[in-house]
Amino acid sequence: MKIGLVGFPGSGKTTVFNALTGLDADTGYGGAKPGTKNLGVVRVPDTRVDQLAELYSPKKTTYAEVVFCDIAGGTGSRELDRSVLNSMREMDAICQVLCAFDNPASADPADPARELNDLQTETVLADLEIVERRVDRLRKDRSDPQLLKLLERILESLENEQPVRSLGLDANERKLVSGYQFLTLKPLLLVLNVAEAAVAEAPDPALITAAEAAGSRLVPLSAQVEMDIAQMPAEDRAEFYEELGLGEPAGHRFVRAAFELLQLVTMLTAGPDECRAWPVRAGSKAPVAAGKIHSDIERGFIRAEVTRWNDLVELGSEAKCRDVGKLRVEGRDYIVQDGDVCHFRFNV
Ligand SMILES: Nc1nc2c(ncn2[C@@H]2O[C@H](COP(=O)(O)OP(=O)(O)O)[C@@H](O)[C@H]2O)c(=O)[nH]1
Ligand SMILES: [Mg+2]
Repeated sequence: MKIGLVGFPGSGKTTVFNALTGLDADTGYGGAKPGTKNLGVVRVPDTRVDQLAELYSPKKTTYAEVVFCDIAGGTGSRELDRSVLNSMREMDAICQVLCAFDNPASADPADPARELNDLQTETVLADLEIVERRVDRLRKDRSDPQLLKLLERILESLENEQPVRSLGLDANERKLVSGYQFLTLKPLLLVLNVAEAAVAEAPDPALITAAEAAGSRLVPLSAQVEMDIAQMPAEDRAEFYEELGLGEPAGHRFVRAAFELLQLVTMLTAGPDECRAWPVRAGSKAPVAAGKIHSDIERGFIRAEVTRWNDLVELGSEAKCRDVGKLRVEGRDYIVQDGDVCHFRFNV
């Protein structure tokens, strides 16, 4: 899963990036060259994987991973570079960093609602350009009436300045337009970068409403504080979180919000070779989820043997789970649930 961090210059993208990854990319108001990208991989903390690994002592323990891409580039305080919009198309989800702390390099007070609105306008226009061209062509050559009808709906929404996301397209419709990589269809997460003193305050209700209207969620955090802590030696961090009353690293909250937004659930596999978390789309049937592990397992799928992670940890083995009826045998229509430990039987 690749999440692009975007926003206007000085909103704190690189600071958020460092906070989430623990890396040390350059921050400051110097203005990174447009298109400059910082890449960082973060493993998704998951106590279920930890407990399964404790049970099996596997050769390998693998967590789910999120790749963060900090995309620099604003041509002014209200506009993004073309290269930024193009980079955004390659992402699975977009995270906009909204500046809500008073920036000493800027005369204007922080205005996160305006930043949200400005980025929405730009992405709506970028999508509109694509749809207009495509609709024109389809109207002329009449080659695909079904697609035309869908694109006309999308066109209307964009003309009303509504993101494609707000149309609530079903899986089939999403598939039809997946090739266009609409920016306003990508899941959007909003980081509200607040001043250190405001971490505990509830965000402005109007901004929460605006985030919901954009089909998004707001994650408030103080990037500077989180970055400073993330860059400390691991053994010192917990103490600072406690001292500051932060509870847990912002990264944990952020990743949970991202999973929810992307509608991902975690399937687990466990054994002496490897204990591992696999992010799968919510609603995936067993063979599709199995295909994440290997396409052969999807192709030759016979059945899934499923235990709940906590039953397995409690009872200590699949055999014991089977004895007390806590191991289920599921077929190809089974929808994998968050926290299922799956063992697939297949034949190729
Ligand atoms: N006081 C304060 N300063 C911050 C915060 N987040 C970022 N900054 C500062 O704002 C400046 C711009 O941040 P940066 O991450 O480089 O912004 P970018 O242009 O969006 O990548 C840097 O000097 C940061 O130290 C914050 O939460 N509080
Ligand atoms: Mg930066």
